[in-house]
Amino acid sequence: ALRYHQGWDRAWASPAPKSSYDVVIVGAGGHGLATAYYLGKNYGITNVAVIEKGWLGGGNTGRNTTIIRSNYLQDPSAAIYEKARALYEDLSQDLNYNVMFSPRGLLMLAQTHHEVRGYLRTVHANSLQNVQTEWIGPERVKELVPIINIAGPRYPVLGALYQARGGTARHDAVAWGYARACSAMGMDIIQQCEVKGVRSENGAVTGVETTKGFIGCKKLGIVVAGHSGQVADMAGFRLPVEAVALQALVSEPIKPCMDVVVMANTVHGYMSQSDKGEMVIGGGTDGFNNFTQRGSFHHIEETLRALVETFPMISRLKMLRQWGGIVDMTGDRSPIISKTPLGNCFINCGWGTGGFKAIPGSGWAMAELMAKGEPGPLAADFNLWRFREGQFIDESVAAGVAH
Ligand code: FAD
Ligand code: PYC
Repeated sequence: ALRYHQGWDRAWASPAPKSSYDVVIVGAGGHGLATAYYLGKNYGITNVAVIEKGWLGGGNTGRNTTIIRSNYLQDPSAAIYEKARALYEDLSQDLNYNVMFSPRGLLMLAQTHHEVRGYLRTVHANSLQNVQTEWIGPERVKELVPIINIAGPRYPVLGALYQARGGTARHDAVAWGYARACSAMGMDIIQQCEVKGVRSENGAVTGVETTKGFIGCKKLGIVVAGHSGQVADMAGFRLPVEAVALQALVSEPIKPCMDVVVMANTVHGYMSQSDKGEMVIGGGTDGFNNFTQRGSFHHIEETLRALVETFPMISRLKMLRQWGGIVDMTGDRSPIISKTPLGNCFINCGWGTGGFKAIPGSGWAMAELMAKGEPGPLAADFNLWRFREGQFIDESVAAGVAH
């Protein structure tokens, strides 16, 4: 049937780079593309290139498990993750591209008394932050997730932190939707073009050395997730981030059996069901620094062992495929959206295991920072200098993924 599918318009152009731009963004993941989009949409800045060493969305944006939520603890986090979640609500209409946002509901299970206390605290904090979450008891959990075993014996389900408008979206579509909108505004998305060096003079960036030659710019945004340390090194400064692989896997497709997202953070596992019927499953990060975008057998075993008491049915599933992405972890598990020691160079990184949900809010905040040269209220607390000053935004619990 596909032989009739000919003559489709390209969704985005594939130009050769110009000699210079007002803004160059390194990294065509969700965060880089969203930054470009809001630079154009909110500030009218369209002489922009987004430079990508592989294919757009081929980094963590295309490798994540698509969970969207804003149930964080600290005020700066609640603000930016809720901004992002709210933007997701209308993103398909805004981009005229179906990103399949599915606010199906998200549960973080409490399986120890310690977790009960922690999640009650989060619910109270969220109510002060205008983030809609609630505490639900085990019977309500069972109603929402009929396949769950709430009885234990090792980790009975004592309740859950529930965000009814949390959920999922189609990860590729988020990247593709932003890319198409950027291209339509006249921006250049340059794929298969690796940044190899950053040129600067008198404390300011003049451009980037790439595999397609030198590209000059007036402002540079570094938005490369797991490779942030390397690109910052090219620009001559260090970042407090480390790179580790985070893996995930999907099962064979089965009939619809779970229409919410469930995270079980005590045992280190989470699961949702994709539109194709696959159970999408993930666990903790690899326990060592590495740059491999691959899965490993021990990880399947560890993650399924963790989840099988709570979801006995997964013991009967065949696993279909697994993969990994390189995530950039900061010490307080919060991102960096910041000025850098170079006057016209800005960094957006450190989203670690949890940045898919943040893409629209992060792009919004990074565009404001790059357009004005100063952070707005969403980005201000996420500056690079908080690590020197000790002003951490500790989200190690809300991150929800074991590190
Ligand atoms: P990326 O999408 O990785 O984009 C960065 C881009 O920069 C890449 O395309 C890369 O090729 C490019 N690049 C790097 N170096 C260079 C260079 N020198 N020159 C040019 N280009 C370069 N988050 C959630 O919110 N919910 C989840 O459920 C979730 N699950 C996850 C599951 C897994 C298995 C993984 C790996 C991550 C998960 N995350 C999740 C985290 C989320 O995927 C990331 O935080 C987010 O996608 C980061 O987006 P990004 O645009 O910053 O990075
Ligand atoms: O940040 O919600 C999250 C998440 C879930 C799985 C990986 N990251």
